[in-house]
Amino acid sequence: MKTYPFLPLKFTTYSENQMLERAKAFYEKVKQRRTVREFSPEPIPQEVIEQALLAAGTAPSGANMQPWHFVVVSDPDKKAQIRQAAEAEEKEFYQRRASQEWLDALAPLGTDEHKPFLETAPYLIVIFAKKFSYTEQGEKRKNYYVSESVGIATGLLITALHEAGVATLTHTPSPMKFLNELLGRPDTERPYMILVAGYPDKEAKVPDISKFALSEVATFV
Ligand code: IYR
Repeated sequence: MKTYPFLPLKFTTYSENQMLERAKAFYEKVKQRRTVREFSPEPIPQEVIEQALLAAGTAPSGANMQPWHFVVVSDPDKKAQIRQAAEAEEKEFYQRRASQEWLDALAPLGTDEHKPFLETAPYLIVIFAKKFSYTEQGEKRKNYYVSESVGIATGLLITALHEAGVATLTHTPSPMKFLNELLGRPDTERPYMILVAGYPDKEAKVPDISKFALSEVATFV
């Protein structure tokens, strides 16, 4: 079994004051992020998306297997196909599959089965979680902590896009199996999420929601 060579770590430290300033500055930036449901069709350079994907790919992952694949969809025909398939599933969800409790939880957000943003936004980044990878020798190899790893990468992607001035929407039509077929991805990959990305529509409105206080989400012992 081969081991990696180990190199000295490059790590930047700051004074305690600087640490606090940096932590505050980051919070100020990241708390501006809002999930957007109304997008402008205005294009965004592909290079911006590429850089954000590189940032996402720095995520830690189980045994460094990097069990993710991103399909960046900008082709209008593909977007239309995804919208059609997603709306069919969503219609089932809202009209039949969802429990009353779930519908009640969503009601304040005003979501429904209509998903025009799947065609309006310049990019749909379809994130796949790879249950298995293939070695250079073509052997099938199980991946570990796949949901955790892909979740972290997705969080980094959302943050990197926000930092670059790109708004996002985490969209999870359920079920999403149709994405494998439409995008030609193998059965060893599970659609994890559609991350809709673009500029917000100039008239976009967002619900007046708030986040929990620190004391509600954290305990120091
Ligand atoms: N996937 C559906 C329903 C939905 C579910 C949750 I939980 C949300 O936070 C938002 C929507 C949809 O996209 O409409």
